[in-house]
Amino acid sequence: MLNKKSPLPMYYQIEEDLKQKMSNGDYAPGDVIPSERELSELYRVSRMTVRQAITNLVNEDILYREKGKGTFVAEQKIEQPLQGLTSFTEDMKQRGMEASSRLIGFDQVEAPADVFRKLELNEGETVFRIQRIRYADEKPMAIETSFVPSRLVPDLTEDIVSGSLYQYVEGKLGYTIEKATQMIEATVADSRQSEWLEVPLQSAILYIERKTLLTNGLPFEVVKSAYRADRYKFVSDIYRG
Ligand code: 16G
Repeated sequence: MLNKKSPLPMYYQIEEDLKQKMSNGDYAPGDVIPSERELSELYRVSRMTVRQAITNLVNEDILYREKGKGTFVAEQKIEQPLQGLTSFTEDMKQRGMEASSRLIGFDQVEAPADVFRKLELNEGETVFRIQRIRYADEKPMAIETSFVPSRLVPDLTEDIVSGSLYQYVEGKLGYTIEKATQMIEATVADSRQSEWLEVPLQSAILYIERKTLLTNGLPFEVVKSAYRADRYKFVSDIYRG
């Protein structure tokens, strides 16, 4: 319950209490929370105070409102550390979720100019262009377009990329993936992205570009991806000095 003598503002204490109820399972994703009136009676505070707490949680994407229906508990965002170089399949497994993909494009093409440069291709060389929607427990998380030099993966098939690409290149081909440079930028979903990611048009998207190298410094992939910003947050440890 709330502590009226605490220096912590009432709305803040309500936020913390609601968060607590979500983490101990009293409220699960998709559940409707009590109305402002009910909460103001429960906490013995004004509706204004309750509204402030709820608005803050809505702004943090912890709750969402639906007109005429009420306020609901949102799906928790996936916290993705920015340290390890992991694959989508590994990331989901680590969280006890199941990764799957829908292949929406698979072909061999001449690389776009920026990819050509980044992959240090030779004139006339082609790349595999792999477009996948990535799902966690059957919910869409990201759209990825990967470009991999054909020379490195000559026998790549649709079947292989329906599973884990990293598992194939390390486990089957024996390459070692060493490091990657990654860039994250804010954008919004266009109509195709919103359809594939099952979010409203113009929803917030995290655009991520990764360039990955093998041990000998050989560029292995350039991946351009669109992650749902309502489902992902990226976290890193930083050191001073
Ligand atoms: C991650 C990587 C992507 C890589 C993929 C391989 C980011 C932004 N991207 O999604 O570059 O190609 O994993 O996953 O993290 P897979 O082995 O499951 O196919």
